[in-house]
Amino acid sequence: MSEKEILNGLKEAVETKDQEKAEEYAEKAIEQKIEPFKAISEGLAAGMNTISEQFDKAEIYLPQVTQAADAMKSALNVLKPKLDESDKKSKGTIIIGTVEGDIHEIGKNVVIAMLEGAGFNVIDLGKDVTEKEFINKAEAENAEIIAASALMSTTKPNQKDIVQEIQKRELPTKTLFGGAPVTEKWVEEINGDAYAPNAAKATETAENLLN
Ligand code: B12
Repeated sequence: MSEKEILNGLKEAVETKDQEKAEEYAEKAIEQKIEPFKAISEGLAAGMNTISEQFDKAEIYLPQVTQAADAMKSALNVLKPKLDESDKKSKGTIIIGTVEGDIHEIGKNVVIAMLEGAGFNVIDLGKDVTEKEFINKAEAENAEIIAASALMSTTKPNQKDIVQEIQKRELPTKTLFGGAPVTEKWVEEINGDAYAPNAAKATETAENLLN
């Protein structure tokens, strides 16, 4: 089977919400030595983009989105050990989570997979994380970066709270923000350190933040 067919299979597995197929094609990707990075971004994430568009157009509803997300998660679980192998030494510690009041975590999980693949030590606090939880953990772990995802316009302001809390405590921790409603302009406005529109760029941006 060609690389193109496998990437397409991963994309289709998410689009058709087929958990078994997602795992099967993730295994195939590993067998064929396809870069886990590529399998995630050009396969799984591409499928999830289709799902987002269908949801936005009200062609599908929340239960279908959750099923697609589950298919993606299963495939990520298969691919993740391979990502871990690719670079063992840590480039730095990143505390990541979805902001308070927000339970969207698919995009964040893609970002985590990519950051880990690039060699960062990533500590995932999950979803609905308060600014205090982010910052307490960053202090305890001496983390270089706090990365926070927000998927709703109503929860985006919680990224600002993180910046303010860091300033208040005078910590050297840098901030990296993302999520669908987040923009470069917004991050400048709230005095965040960096914005990235997607998981691939998140890796590059995190590397730049540390240099
Ligand atoms: C999946 C989904 C859900 C799932 C989440 C499942 C899960 N486990 O995560 C479920 C069904 C639970 C859900 C629930 C809700 N949802 Co919803 N959901 C979505 C949907 C369809 C897709 C999001 C997604 O996963 N996309 C795929 C991933 C791969 O993309 P992504 O998240 O954008 O992530 C990429 C980038 O943004 C970036 N990125 C993301 N995070 C980060 C972080 C950092 C640090 C960086 C650098 C980059 C980065 O990189 C990622 C990969 O490239 C969006 C529609 C959309 N267009 O976004 C609505 C959407 C986000 N949901 C919405 C709403 C309103 C809700 C609900 C309130 C619905 C309800 N009435 O119950 C609840 C929220 C409850 C809550 N308190 O959070 C709205 C938000 C509107 C707004 N702008 O405020 C949206 C936009 C739909 C819409 N058009 O109305 N949802």
